[in-house]
Amino acid sequence: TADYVMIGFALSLCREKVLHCLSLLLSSILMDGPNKLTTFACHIQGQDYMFVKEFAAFLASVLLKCCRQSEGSDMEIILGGLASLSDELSWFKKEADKWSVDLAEVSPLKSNTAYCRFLQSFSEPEISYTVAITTFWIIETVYRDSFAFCIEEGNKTPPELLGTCQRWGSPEFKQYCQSLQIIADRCLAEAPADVVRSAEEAFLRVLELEIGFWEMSSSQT
Ligand code: HMH
Repeated sequence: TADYVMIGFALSLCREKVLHCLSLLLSSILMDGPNKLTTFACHIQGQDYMFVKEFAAFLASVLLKCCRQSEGSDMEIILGGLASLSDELSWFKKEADKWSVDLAEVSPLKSNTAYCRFLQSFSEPEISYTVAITTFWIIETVYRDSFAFCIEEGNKTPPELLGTCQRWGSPEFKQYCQSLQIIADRCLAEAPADVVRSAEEAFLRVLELEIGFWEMSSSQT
């Protein structure tokens, strides 16, 4: 439908922006040397660890909406995503040790707080499954695309961050993002116009919040 094409268009526009921010960030890490790298790594480990905990609660709300509003195999994919967050949190803890980040000492920065508040808003039962699953899809996809970009030919990612990039740039994660897209596509194709509009708004908001999240890793605000 025309509405879906709109989402595809917005995605390609904003994705460029997110990728641009990340690539600038990475090149500044390379130019500024070890200090900047440490700041960036500590940011990922500390702030993203907190984000992922909130993201798990968000996923639980998506799962709940799925059980209430949808039938079929969606549930298995969402449950799989939720289960993999357990591994992910362990990974963050291990990495935090490596960078000597004390997770108990970390407090959320402003952009992260705004992002977490946005995630919390999905616990409202009024927000539809279609809006929630579209939001879930774009959050994972932006993350995947950004890290996959870092390991593309010619993008000189520091070796210390290569593992991080490979984790989210992996073919398995890509596959998972694609299965989310299939669900979102199906829901959007069946949804009334006002729901599609809300999904679009949530989609654009995620891109804004992601840009804020990554910008704060260099500005510390
Ligand atoms: C900032 N966006 C951010 N962190 C994440 N862990 C994800 C998305 C998805 O996993």
